[in-house]
Amino acid sequence: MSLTDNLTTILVLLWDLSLGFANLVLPFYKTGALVAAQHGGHWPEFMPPQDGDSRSGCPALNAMANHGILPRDGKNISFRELSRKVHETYNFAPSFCFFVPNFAAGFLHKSYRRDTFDLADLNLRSEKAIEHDASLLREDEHIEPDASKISQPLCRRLLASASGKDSKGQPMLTLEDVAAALSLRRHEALTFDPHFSLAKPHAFFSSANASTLLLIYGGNVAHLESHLIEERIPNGWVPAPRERFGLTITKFNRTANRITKAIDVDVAADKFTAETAKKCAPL
Ligand code: HEM
Ligand SMILES: *[C@@H]1O[C@H](CO)[C@@H](O)[C@H](O)[C@H]1NC(C)=O
Ligand SMILES: *[C@@H]1O[C@H](CO)[C@@H](O)[C@H](O)[C@H]1NC(C)=O
Ligand SMILES: *[C@@H]1O[C@H](CO)[C@@H](O)[C@H](O)[C@H]1NC(C)=O
Ligand SMILES: CC(=O)N[C@H]1CO[C@H](CO)[C@@H](O)[C@@H]1O
Repeated sequence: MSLTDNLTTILVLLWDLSLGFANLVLPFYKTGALVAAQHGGHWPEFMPPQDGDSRSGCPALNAMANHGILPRDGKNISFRELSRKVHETYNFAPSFCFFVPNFAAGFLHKSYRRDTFDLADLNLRSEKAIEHDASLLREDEHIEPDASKISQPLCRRLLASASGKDSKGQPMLTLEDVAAALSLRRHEALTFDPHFSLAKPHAFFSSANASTLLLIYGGNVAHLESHLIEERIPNGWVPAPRERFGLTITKFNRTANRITKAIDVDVAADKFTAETAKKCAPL
């Protein structure tokens, strides 16, 4: 199944293109975070998850629950609520914010319009779903079956590999760093995980997810540490996209494709270069 063999998908992509066009002609927001703006510039209070709360492999959604933007227990979330709130929090375009939850409703065999889900439902492992191996921030299933468990060593290694500096001279993750880290993860999985699999759509999602580190989080290492390791939105942080209708799928896809091109491990042929290994310290 290709991502574009579907009428819904085609309509969403047309919608996305028109949002992208509107973004070009409309003035930018001063801040892309509507939630922070609504709360006088502050994010709602952070509370770490309690026993029994539902969490996913997605740091962005978990953080929303930790701040009470989504229900704090991570349960009984309607897909439509998810779409609206992801837009308000991270300023992804409404087209993306519909497409992904609608896709999730599809693989969970639920109705996008009527049904609800728990965050942990997203951890479903199947060819049709989205959870996969060789994630940047989670151990593979054979090491840690619970995909909501953050791997501190993996997160710290990724952040330690940052080779860029932002405009204030702060350490910043670059596209090359992200591609190198993904290469290393795939190489490790190929070497150490007898059950490793990364189907084509998963390889695409993996690059797509990784590009949010740059395009939404902004690449700043101190901010990422809070977002990824504590799943906490840092004080004063606002998402990087300031376009009126947010980050479109089309724009996002360009960066995801650049990352995919820069990943120098061919999963089929296991072509891993020493050059990549040097860029990331061993665990
Ligand atoms: C719109 C609804 C969204 C859904 C349903 C969703 C779902 C997921 C899932 C299931 C994973 C785990 C994939 C894996 O196995 O590694 C994941 C990972 C991730 N997501 Fe999301 N996500 C959404 C929105 C976002 C947003 C808005 C951001 C950024 C602000 C984001 C950033 C990430 C990152 C950085 C990862 C980690 C990738 C890795 O460990 O390699 N996601 N997402
Ligand atoms: C889930 O939320 C809906 C409202 O969105 C509510 O009517 C329903 O009772 C809730 N179900 C549970 C199990 O809490
Ligand atoms: C295909 O369309 C249905 C709605 O008709 C949607 O639920 C499903 O997620 C779509 N598939 C993809 C890959 O977008
Ligand atoms: C995203 O990029 C892929 C190539 O990896 C392409 O097949 C797909 O059509 C693109 N989608 C959009 C919305 O640009
Ligand atoms: C923001 C983003 O691209 N999230 C994606 C993370 O990966 C899952 C699949 O693993 C996708 O469904 C999300 O859209």
